[in-house]
Parts: sequence; structure tokens; C-alpha cells
Amino acid sequence: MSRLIIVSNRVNPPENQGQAPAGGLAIALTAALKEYSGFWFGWSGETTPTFTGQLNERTIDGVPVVTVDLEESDFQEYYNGFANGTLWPLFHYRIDLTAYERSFGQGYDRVNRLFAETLAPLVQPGDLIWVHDYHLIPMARELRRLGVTNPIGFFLHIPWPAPQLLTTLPRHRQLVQALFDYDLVGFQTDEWLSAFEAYVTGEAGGARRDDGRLVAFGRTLRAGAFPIGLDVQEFKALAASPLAARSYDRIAAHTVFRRLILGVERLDYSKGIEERLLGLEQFLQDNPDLQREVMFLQVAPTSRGQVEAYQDLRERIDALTGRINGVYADVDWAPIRFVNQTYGRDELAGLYRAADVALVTPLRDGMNLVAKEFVAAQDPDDPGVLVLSRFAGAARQMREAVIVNPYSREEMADALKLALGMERKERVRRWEALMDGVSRHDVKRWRDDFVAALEATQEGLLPLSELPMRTDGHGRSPIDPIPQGPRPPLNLSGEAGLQDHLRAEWGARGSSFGALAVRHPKA
Ligand code: GDG
Repeated sequence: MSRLIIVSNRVNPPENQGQAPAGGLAIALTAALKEYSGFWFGWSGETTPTFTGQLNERTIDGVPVVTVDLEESDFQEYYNGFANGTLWPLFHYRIDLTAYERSFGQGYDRVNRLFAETLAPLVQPGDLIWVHDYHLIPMARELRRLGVTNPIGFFLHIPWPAPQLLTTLPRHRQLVQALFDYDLVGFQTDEWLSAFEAYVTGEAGGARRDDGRLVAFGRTLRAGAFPIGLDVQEFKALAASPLAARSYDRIAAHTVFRRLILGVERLDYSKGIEERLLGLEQFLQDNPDLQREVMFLQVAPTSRGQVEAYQDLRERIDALTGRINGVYADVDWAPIRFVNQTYGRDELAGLYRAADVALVTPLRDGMNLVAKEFVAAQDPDDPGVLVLSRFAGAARQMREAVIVNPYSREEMADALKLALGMERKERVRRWEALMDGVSRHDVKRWRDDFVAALEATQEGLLPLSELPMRTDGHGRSPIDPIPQGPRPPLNLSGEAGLQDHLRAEWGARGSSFGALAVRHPKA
């Protein structure tokens, strides 16, 4: 069997994450490495005065890990610069925040070259190489220059932008051309795949062949949609852990007689936290009788704090939270609790379980795992309601969520009201359908589909339909067909009776001292 080499900016096997327990992605990739006996390669997270190329080799939880340190200036231009100052905002449709400095692109190319030069001597014939995310788009080009002919796949965790946006990047053509040095390029959804194909056919003068391959720049490429998922068993176990029970109790004690609305994400402008606060403000304004019956908890650990746009965001969110709390808070209650801390995944699972409503409302998101984690953590008999942005990749699979446009504060307020007033039977119906999808499209399936498709690129010119991937019937995407039926309507009937719904459901959802004792996550 081939070895698998995973390449990502940060190397993250389970036992290398300090306080925070491993995520499902790390666990799934680690499991793949054990199966394939490969290794994980990337940046160590450390900087040195000059680049040495010195390999740090370790084995973590049975997985060989090889990392390399970066020079401080390289780190600035590559990581804070081109990756997170240029590509991240541009790929999330924020050209207003995109830095177009030429030096950033040069640093990005340089680091990709250094990574490739360090990795190439470790590659053996027959190895499969799987590169992850926007930090490393030119890796295959650099490896090919060094004579590596192995199958190389790339998976983009974030959206691919529409051509009209991508072309604002001076080096857009070079960037896309670099992807044609891969054998397989994977996107989270068919939407990002279509945007990529639109660039290839519209801007690069390429074509899509009948067998599904893309042809451009004198090369061919397979591209597909591989929606990422959770390690569902792992997440269910987390939700039933003692630490989850403790965080559940802590928050339940603070939401007695109230409904808990929850937001969880890295503090990032793509996640729509400001717009969510405005939606909440609208809800409080529209529903004076419900004001004191809700509490919104936003967990948002700092992320990329060295990038200016992230510092500005923090200031704006603090000001907005202060303004809303200033208007609505009372001596014993404030509508918003903003927590700028990182919690363990088990603690997060307890918070998810305790929440009546999760507001997962990014302005643009490749997939969004928080939406799936929230669903996996629920009590099947009494689940909370997922309010999900239509602009998250996850919305293409999770049709039974309350789908919302995060740019509209009125729509956000209406969705919140609908979610808070939803009867248990309807909550259970929606949750069952969501949980079924989350379980079927799990992280193992994502990984196995990608690796199988990468291996299959070496099997001659098989038509896509004969590859070991599921298609949408048009031979273009390995995901299950997205349900085309109408999504459940926003049923706002019974608005007047919302208060009654809330009261009727209190017993069930535990907003009373008596119910607290039984609101532990079930084992
Ligand atoms: C990128 C794409 C895509 C959050 N707060 C804490 C914490 N988290 C964890 C969540 C979740 C993860 O972070 C966030 O994953 P998302 O998928 O929601 O978003 P990104 O970080 O932007 O991830 C995204 C993903 O890649 C995978 O392909 O879905 O679209 O942008 O797992 O639980 N974890 C801990 N403490 C926290 O306070 N431990």
C-alpha cells in the first residue's frame, strides 16, 4: 500500500495541541496516517533568525511528524501577509480587506519553495501527497520543479471566490496555474467547485472535458467537491464527558428561566459576529416581551491577533456589545455575554448541548464545522435549533436548519424568533434529518473519498463515473445529491403565541431549577 504524506501549514496531531483536545480533522488525518504508514509535514510554529532547513522529526501518538522552522520575515510575508492578509479575505469575498502587496506574494512563493525543498528528499516512489489549504497552493508546482512525479492532491478548506473577485488579485493567473500541477483539487462544495470551473473556462481559456477533467495551461486536472465532516462518535463521546456535563451545568445555572442562544467561532470577520449582534439587537427591539427571556453567549477566542483587520474587529465587537448591553441590561441580567477565551472541545460540547439555539451565521464559510458539532451534541429527545447562514458551505447539506441571510438584521431577528418558538416535535424532526446527514457525511468518508480519488487519478483515463466517488448524476461531484426539494418554510405563524410556546417548553428545555438536575448530557 502507498504511503500517505500530509502537508499542512501547521502540523496538528492529537497530542501536540497543549490544552485543547484534538479536533476531528486532526484525528481523522492521524488515523489515515496510521493506516497508510506515512507522515505529516509542515511548519513547526517556531521562527529562527535564518532559515536552516533543519528537520524536526518526532513520533506523536504513533504518527511520524516532520516539521521545519521558518525565518521571522518569511513568516510575516507568507503567513500574516499573503495567506491571511491577502488570500483569506479575498477568498471570503472581502476585497475591502485584501492586501495586494507584491512582497507578500514573493514571501508566499519563497516559503512554498523552502517547504518543497525540505520535503522533496523525503518523498519515495509510490507515495501519495495530500496538501491542505490556501497557505500551500504552489506546493505542487515547487515539488514538480524538483522532479517529484508522485500523485499530489490539494484540498481547499475555505471558499473559492467568484472570478470577478479573484481577478482583483494581480497574480490570479499564476495562482490558478499552480493548481494545475496537482492531480486532484478538492473543494468543500459544488458552489466553490463551480466558481473554480468558471475561472478555468472563462478566464484561463480552459475547458471541461466529457470525462470531467479540466484542461488549461497545457495540463489536465481532476476537481471535485468533498464536503468535510465530523468524527461523529468522537463528538458524541465528548458531549457525554464529565467536563461537558460541568460546562453544561455552569451555563444552565446562568440561564435559569431563560433561553440560551449560542455562537462559537474564532474571532474572525468572515464569521459574521457583528452582523449577528445587530440581528440580536433587532430581535430585542422587536420583542420587548421576550427581552429578559433570552441570553446570547458568544464564545470567540482570539485568532490571528497580529493581523490588523482582526484587531479592528475586536474593537468594533467590544463597542457593539457594550452599546447593546448598555441599552437593554438590567441589574441582574445582560443580553450578551462575550467570552474571548479558548475552551476545551469537551467544554464546548457541553455548551452546545445546553443551547436552545445556535446562531451559526458566517458571511462566507468553506463548510463550518461548528454547525455540525452543535447538531452532534444535542439531546435527541429535546434538541436545540440550528440557525445557519445560507453563505456557509454547510447550508448546502443542512437544509433542515433555519436558513438565514446574515446581512439582513430583520431576517436574523425573525429566524431567532422562529427558532425560539419552535415546538419540540418540529425540533426533533429537523434534528433527526440533520443528524442523519452529519452521520453519513462524516470525516472518515471525506478522507477516504479524497484519497481514493487521488489514487484513481493514476489509473489512466477512467471516466469520472467509474471512479470510486459518488457523483451528483452529472459526473462532476463526489457528494450525495443535494436535496432539491423546498426547504422547510420560515413558519412564523403562531407568532403571537410565542410566549406561550416558550412557557410550555420550559419544563422540557429545563429553564427551571427543578429541571437542572436532569439536564446533564446523557451518556
Ligand atoms: C476552516 C474553514 C471549514 C472554536 N472555538 C473553540 C474551538 N473551536 C473549534 C470548533 C471547530 C473549529 O474550531 C472551527 O471550525 P470551522 O469549520 O467552524 O471554521 P474554521 O476554523 O474557519 O475552519 C471552515 C474548516 O476549515 C474545516 O475544513 O469547515 O469553513 O474556514 O471545530 O469547535 N475549539 C476549542 N476551543 C474553542 O474555544 N477547543
